[in-house]
Amino acid sequence: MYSREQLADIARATLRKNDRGGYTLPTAGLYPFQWNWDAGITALGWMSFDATRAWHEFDTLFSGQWGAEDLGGKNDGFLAQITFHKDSDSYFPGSDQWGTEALEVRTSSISQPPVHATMMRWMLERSATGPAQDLALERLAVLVPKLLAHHRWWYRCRDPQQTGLVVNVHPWETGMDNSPAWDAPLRAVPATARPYERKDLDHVDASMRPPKAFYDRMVYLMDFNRSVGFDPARMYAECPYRVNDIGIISILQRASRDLAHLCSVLGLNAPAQEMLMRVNRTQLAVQALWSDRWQQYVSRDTQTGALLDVPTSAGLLAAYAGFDRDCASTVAQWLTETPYGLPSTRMTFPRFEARRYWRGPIWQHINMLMAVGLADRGHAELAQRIRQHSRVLLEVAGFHEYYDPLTGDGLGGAEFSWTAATYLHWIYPEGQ
Ligand code: 9WN
Repeated sequence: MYSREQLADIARATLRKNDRGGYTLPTAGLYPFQWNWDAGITALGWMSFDATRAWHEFDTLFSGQWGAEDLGGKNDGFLAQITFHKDSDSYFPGSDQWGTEALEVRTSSISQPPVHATMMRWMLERSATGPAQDLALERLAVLVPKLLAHHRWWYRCRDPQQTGLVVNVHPWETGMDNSPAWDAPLRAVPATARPYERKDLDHVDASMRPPKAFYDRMVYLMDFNRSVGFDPARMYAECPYRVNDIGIISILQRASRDLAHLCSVLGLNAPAQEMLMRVNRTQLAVQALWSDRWQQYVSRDTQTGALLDVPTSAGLLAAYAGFDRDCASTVAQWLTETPYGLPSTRMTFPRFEARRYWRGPIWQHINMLMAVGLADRGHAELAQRIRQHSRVLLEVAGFHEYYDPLTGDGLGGAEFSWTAATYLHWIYPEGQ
């Protein structure tokens, strides 16, 4: 059991230890590069003690953003799931696996949930006056155009028919990789026929990681992108895996609202309106993703049109997204079912697995986003309950990648950056 001050010290030391000079590894060994949504959450942690370093996390992340000329020229604004600033052989698939060797800064060819505009807004709010505010405004003047390019990429390339609901073409894009919600759409994806060697099992026990059948399909989808020359129109039309992920949709919705706000702060009124127009379209369209059975939003397979009627924590980011139904009573119900906080998959669901990755374990950054969203919507007591669960778990178990919702055991990678960041940003400042 750690004291509050001890834990804050450990959290800061965790970020410093994972710092590679401008970008932060999620954890050394298991994830030896810069990850997209990890960078956004981790910047919040840096912000609590080193604002310059916090903003710099975004500079390094966006140094890998694709421009109008890159790799076929059709993905201007794309921001990758992984940016490979330096090589490492402790991870598969590394920088030589994606077909992106022609890039100046090599990256993977898929994206991840676009949390960044929201994280930057929160960082601006923590910089209310003086030099911190000057720094924030100076960095935002550089970063907001990059954020706009990235949001436009999502809407242009992943929703070309302007349905209001973006599509993703790889489970790794959702950041919730082996969620049981993806089991059905993954049946349409062939297993790769080529040999490859996983590295994750050198670091974490196989019982906490996805099985081989899952990796066979991840590799197939990775190679598919290269085979169509990264052409977003062909991916949208031909990829064997195409899903409206409620997690990405919710995170993009909140981020576009926050980006509109950041644009207004900088006096960029036309882009602010453009983002709000997108937000309004999604606000209506998301009603098609409501599950009567689970009383929450869920994802959809766009190839079959079928709802993926699986209760995952992604569908509880409704208050965070600002959707009409905020799912507060469903969140309250989930909280009565598991002793250590909100799992990634509801405990009563038959394919729930308490210790395996996104099939049950608690992920602290999701709980933070959910709680902040609920508090914003006036559910302060419910948000506080989620925070208390997280506080106890982190004080007892330290900063792991994820946690068993039934026993509280820390699982996956240790010394984990975004988990440490949630403590510094969300739990430590408010005390008990
Ligand atoms: C693939 C880095 C990333 C997170 C994801 C998490 C896990 C990678 C992997 O680690 O995914 O992107 O190899 O398992 O699922 O959310 O961004 O922490």
